[in-house]
Amino acid sequence: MAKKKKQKQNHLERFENLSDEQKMEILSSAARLRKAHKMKRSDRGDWKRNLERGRDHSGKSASRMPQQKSDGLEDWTRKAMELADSMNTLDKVSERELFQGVVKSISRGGGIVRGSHGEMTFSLKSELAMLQKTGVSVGEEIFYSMKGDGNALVERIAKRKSIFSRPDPLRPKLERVIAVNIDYVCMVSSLDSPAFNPYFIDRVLIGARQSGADFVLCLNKMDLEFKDKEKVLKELDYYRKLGVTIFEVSAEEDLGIDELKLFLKGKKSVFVGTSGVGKSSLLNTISPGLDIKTQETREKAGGRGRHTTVMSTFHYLEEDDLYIIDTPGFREFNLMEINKDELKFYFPEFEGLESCKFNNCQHIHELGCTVLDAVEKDEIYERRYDSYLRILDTLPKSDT
Ligand SMILES: Nc1nc2c(ncn2[C@@H]2O[C@H](COP(=O)(O)OP(=O)(O)OP(=O)(O)O)[C@@H](O)[C@H]2O)c(=O)[nH]1
Ligand SMILES: [Mg+2]
Ligand SMILES: [Zn+2]
Repeated sequence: MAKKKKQKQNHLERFENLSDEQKMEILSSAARLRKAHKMKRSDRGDWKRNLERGRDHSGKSASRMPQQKSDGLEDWTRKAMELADSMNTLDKVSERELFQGVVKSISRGGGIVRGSHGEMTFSLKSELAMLQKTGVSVGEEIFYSMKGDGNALVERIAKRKSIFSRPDPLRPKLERVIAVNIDYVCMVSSLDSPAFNPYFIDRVLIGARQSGADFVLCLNKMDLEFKDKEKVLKELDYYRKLGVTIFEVSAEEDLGIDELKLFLKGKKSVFVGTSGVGKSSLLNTISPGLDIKTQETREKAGGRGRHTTVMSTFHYLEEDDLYIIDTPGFREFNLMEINKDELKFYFPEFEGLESCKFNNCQHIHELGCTVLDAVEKDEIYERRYDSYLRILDTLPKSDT
């Protein structure tokens, strides 16, 4: 009897000494045991009768079923610990201390993680490695253990707060994650060279809405003299009316950078946009110590090709309280998990005009369509409506 009491005490003490991760492992194992027990119990013919009488299948009073005991541990938790002991996994888990980190960059089979031990290369636990393409992304919050060689082994991925992704350009059903756990998708466009492309912005705007992060537009190269400048600024005004946050900056002449820094402070952001708009240049101006390779420095060094940044990298600018992911430019941005009937909901200017004659109206050429009316009366900007039609053309039909 005394021995049993001691064992109980032992269970509790050991449970309390486990890390949060290990506790979760034990508790979920306990939940599985409880569930398996319930299923077994419901197989018995007289379970219902017994239950009505307040007794369990064995005829014992139901109150004697595993319950919260005076020592604070449920029987199932104790059972789960004993099971882990018998399989020798609890000690293994206890030995293996897990640390938290954030993925800074990805390379084949692993990448670089930033954690309590500073920056180090990581590899993935075999189960995770199988999913690597979309399984671990830049910005990922992970749990790792230290390997004998001083590198990290990523054992678990934390729940993501946001996921910014696009379909693979060649295999559209395959999701390519660009960054996770970000607060802002900061789209960088240039006033000119490469040309300002509002159709491209409209797609990324929708992708950002789907991601769970907020969208910010950063118009770079404002120092350039450009004959269509007014036209571009008019487009920006329209986006402002839609509630989009916009910064007009010049990385080259350090214009508007302080405002941008202030806005991004304390948040995690990903810089995205076409190649050559100045994403890396902006980062260099934000934090000159970074010295990231840009098109200019590459050309001076005799380099060729279209893209300068080839790999997404998370830059931790702790002194400025800025956390920014620089990405390689992309040429196109298509949308995933959205069909023809859903697209209209991503155009806020259509809101309030949804009382079309047919409520499944796609606003193309239907009679009595209030959106078409509003375009005609210039209440909806025609260029945006055109963008809607262009995107609609690329989307699958609704499943219903
Ligand atoms: N005039 C002007 N040129 C700029 C400005 N910002 C960047 N550039 C130039 O634009 C070119 C492209 O800049 P990058 O920073 O390499 O562009 P990126 O968006 O990082 O390109 P990728 O890495 O290929 O995606 C370089 O030659 C920069 O010098 C700016 O504010 N004004
Ligand atoms: Mg770059
Ligand atoms: Zn309509």
